[in-house]
Amino acid sequence: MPIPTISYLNEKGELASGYTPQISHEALLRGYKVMMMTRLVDDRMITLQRQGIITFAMSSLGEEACSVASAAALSIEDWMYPQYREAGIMFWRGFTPQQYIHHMFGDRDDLMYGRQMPNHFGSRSINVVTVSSPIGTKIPHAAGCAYAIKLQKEKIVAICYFGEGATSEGDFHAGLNFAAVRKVPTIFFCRNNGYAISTPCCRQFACEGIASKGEGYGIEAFRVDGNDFFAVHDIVAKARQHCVEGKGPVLIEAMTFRRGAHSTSDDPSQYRLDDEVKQWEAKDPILRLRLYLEKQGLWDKQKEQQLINEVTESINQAIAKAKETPLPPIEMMIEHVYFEAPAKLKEQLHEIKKVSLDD
Ligand SMILES: Cc1ncc(C[n+]2csc(CCOP(=O)(O)OP(=O)(O)O)c2C)c(N)n1
Ligand SMILES: [Mg+2]
Repeated sequence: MPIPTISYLNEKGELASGYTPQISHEALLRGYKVMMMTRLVDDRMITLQRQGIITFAMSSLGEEACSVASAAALSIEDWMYPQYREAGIMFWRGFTPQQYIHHMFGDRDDLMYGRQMPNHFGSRSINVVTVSSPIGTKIPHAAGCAYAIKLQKEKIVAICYFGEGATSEGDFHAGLNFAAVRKVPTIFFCRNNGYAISTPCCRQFACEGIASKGEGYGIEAFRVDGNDFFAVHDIVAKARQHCVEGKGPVLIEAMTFRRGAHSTSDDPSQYRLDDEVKQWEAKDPILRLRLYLEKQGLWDKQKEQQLINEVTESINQAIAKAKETPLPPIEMMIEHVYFEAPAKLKEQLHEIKKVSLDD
């Protein structure tokens, strides 16, 4: 039997009758602004890559409610393990466009010192564990983190974000089973956005989506409209409560759609029709929340323009600064990885320095 999708906000910005919002107007407005910031930054990063200024970019166009509304339902002490389409969690937790853009440039002021690909962000100060390129590897890590939380009797959770494609990795099964058996406080947040690069869901799994897999592990699972800020917020708040009460992990499948290309290295016109993408435009999470806020008298065209101007200006300034920021020193390639860099790496560094001097 198909698992129902929890949804409260329709495409006209109206709430289902009988539903009472569980989030304050203040938090909703902040959520709206953070989703807009995420979209404007993403859009600009794609352009910068096309101009040859940065090497690579990925956007979360149309999926912003998944990251921002879930982050809004958590506590800052909760540990986050994002994939790469979760820039919104960074902005919700106070990461600035300047910090993010230094990362996208991989310059000296990038917290990763340019050792990661762009969009592989993280920050110790806001409890966000750095993104790893190998898909799914963070799923058992989050389960392990939650085991530590349980042993230390802390009242917090670990949330792990991943796409539906990641569920084909063995790590997904190992992570969920471990978390279920040990009854640890992990929220497994799967963004089902229809595609894993060019592979559609129907070529990824034969069962009824991802939520149905929870049963097999003995994990409470929910399916939610991933483009509905209210629904995502409420289900993550409920999952958090379940976790901190010691009732074990929760699996959430957020139904959404990847409207952009997988990354700047991808051309989706090779494997899907524009019509499919167009159908999702009306379900846009930002548009839906904007219509709601306007109906409540909390938002209008003037505020919208002012927000766009302010965010665009901060992005412009951040890009200008990043362009003037030097690359990290070459030594950073081998520092902060080992307590002491192995002799082989030191030797290689010496060779690189010699070549760059010879040039
Ligand atoms: C272990 C592993 N296999 C393959 C890849 C190449 N790869 C990068 S992203 C991706 C698709 C992931 O899809 P999904 O988990 O649905 O996330 P989405 O990009 O849709 O947000 C693949 C196959 C990888 N990075 N790691
Ligand atoms: Mg996907």
